[in-house]
Amino acid sequence: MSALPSAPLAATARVAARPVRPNLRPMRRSIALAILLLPLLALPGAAQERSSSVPFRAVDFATGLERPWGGAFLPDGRLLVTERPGRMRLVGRDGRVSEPLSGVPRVETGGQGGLLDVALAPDFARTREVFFCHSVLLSEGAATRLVRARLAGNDSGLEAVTPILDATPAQSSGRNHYGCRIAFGPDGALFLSTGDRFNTKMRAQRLDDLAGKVLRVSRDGAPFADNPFVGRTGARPEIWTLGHRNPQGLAFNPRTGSLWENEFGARGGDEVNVLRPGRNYGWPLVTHGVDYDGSRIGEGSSKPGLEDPIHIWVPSVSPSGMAFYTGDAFPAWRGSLFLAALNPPGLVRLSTEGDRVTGEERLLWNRTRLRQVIQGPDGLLYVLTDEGRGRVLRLEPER
Ligand SMILES: [Ca+2]
Repeated sequence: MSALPSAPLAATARVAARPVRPNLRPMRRSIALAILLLPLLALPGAAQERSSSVPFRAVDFATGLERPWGGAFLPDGRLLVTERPGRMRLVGRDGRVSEPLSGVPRVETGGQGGLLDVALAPDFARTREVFFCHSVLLSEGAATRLVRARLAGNDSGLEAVTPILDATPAQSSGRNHYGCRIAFGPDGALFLSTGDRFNTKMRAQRLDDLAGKVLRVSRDGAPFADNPFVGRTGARPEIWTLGHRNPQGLAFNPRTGSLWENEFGARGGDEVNVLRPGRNYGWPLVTHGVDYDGSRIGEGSSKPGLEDPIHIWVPSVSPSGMAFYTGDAFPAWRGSLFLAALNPPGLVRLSTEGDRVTGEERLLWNRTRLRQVIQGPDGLLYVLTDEGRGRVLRLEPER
């Protein structure tokens, strides 16, 4: 571990600071106007938090990871981490990165695909079971796949690697929007988010289709008998919620027990949702965003029978993984939801009250694309950067 206080992160800021000599008068006028208009521009649920941030520093905890995507801390404090091109490694408590683990299956890496999230079974200490998801090429096309495996006793690799669920139908066209975040509920159920596969045929709205959904399954990949669409003709019983675009964040709110989800909008319209079983979260019927060419999508931003997000971003921040903070290292951040943002890059902190968002703060902004944020057993925050020479950043209190 190299304790360099965020020096590499400053590189992009230096590039941006080109020596230009603008005429400052119109700029000052625009700034004054923007400040005056700010309250009018406030969007529902998009309040900015005005309180000052907690002092912290970001250090490079681990380096040499290629596009890290997901991670999970083992009971002994080591971090199991995925690399999108198809490798899994262990990061020691000293930040040292292991050789790739053996036994990782071949993954489809086109577009946004690859080896994506990983999570430990709730009883990992006893069973050593891990769950991960990746894009896979089936004979009909690509799909999101959920896999169960066991971490070998000597930690060198995976064994008993068993695919347990494919988010079918597979799709031959396109390699985008796999979703693929895993979360375990307090009841031990496994939740998996799947993307709509960037499909124009309303896959997210179809109940006979596992794309654009959040699924709730057992550790064998089987649906639970009390899932909301069990017994409905033509519906896939694994579905928990529908109408999602590309959800890459899933986290249980430790204070309420609710499952929170986030997803990318198109141009604008990124969302945070609180998931309730059987509900329809609207994509692509309703959205706060527009299409990439500026054209309108669907029927507006809200409609009876479709769930409204509890927080949106217009313009987008492209949120990927997220985590609620419950640690002791940053007492003022307890209860906050942190989201790793890709574009513009940075870390978003949402303060929450129950299942509501009460404020927003942006940290490490406009520096490096971030893919996932994880709370360590030491109460510090660990952030995966979406870079070819990717890193694990550690946020530490500034004393
Ligand atoms: Ca929605």
